[in-house]
Amino acid sequence: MNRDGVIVAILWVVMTAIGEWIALTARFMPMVGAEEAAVIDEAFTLLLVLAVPVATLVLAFFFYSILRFRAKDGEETQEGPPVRGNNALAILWVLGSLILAVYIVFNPGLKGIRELEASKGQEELVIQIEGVQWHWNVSYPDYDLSYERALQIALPVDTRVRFDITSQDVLHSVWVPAFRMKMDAVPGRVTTLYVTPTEVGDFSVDPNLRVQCAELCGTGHPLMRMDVRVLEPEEFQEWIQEAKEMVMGSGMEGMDMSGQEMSGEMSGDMSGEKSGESSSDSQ
Ligand SMILES: [Cu+2]
Repeated sequence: MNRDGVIVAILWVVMTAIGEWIALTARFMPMVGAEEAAVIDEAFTLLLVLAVPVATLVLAFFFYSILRFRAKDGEETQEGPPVRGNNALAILWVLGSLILAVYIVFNPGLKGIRELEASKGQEELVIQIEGVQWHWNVSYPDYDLSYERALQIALPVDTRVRFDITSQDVLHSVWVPAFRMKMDAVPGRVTTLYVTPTEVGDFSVDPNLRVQCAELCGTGHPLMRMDVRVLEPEEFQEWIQEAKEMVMGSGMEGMDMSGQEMSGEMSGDMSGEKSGESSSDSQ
């Protein structure tokens, strides 16, 4: 290895050490609100750790080359000597990339999917969410509770929850940043999403505890937001009772269960053509 090669190798090692330190210590992600979020974050960190040496190798060559081999002032530029093939290097590069690519198929790929699906079929609570331009309708079939134009949902902490998600009109997407989980709401289909929340909290504590539509669905798209309240089981039962009383009693006025004021502005004229054959039969 010539002198330039040695310098690039040293540069690579130093940049990799710094990069790995940042990858392992920096907090890139928002609050971890669910078991699934921990799985996703672990996958993110692993991919980052694997990507750092590849990126620093390219960057080390790149920066060293443009500094070391740049033309001096007044020097006439000319073509460099031709670079001939280097079989050993090519084989090393292809083999290294192949091993990396195959490895990430298994970890975090298949391993992560298996972890995310661990609670499949073992749900302790079902929540139905229906997207409509531009709001959410929510039902808790186990508790005989339904409300439209929802501004909040509640989940009991440490409980496996299955969301049954659908749409009345166009594609929407149910996304809770604190849970790292997202699922499309598709007209005519029910898609499912499993989440086990692990942290008590709500939108006022951390804005990542919210359902946010993540599929551009029209002018009201950014308004499709609901607060997510993760409660202790007893508090959750109280919340359910209160919600039922509100829904049955005062027609959901003046409380933040439902967003009459939002819907008044947004859905009055603009969502005139709601599809007649709604796909919400599952409710
Ligand atoms: Cu949307």
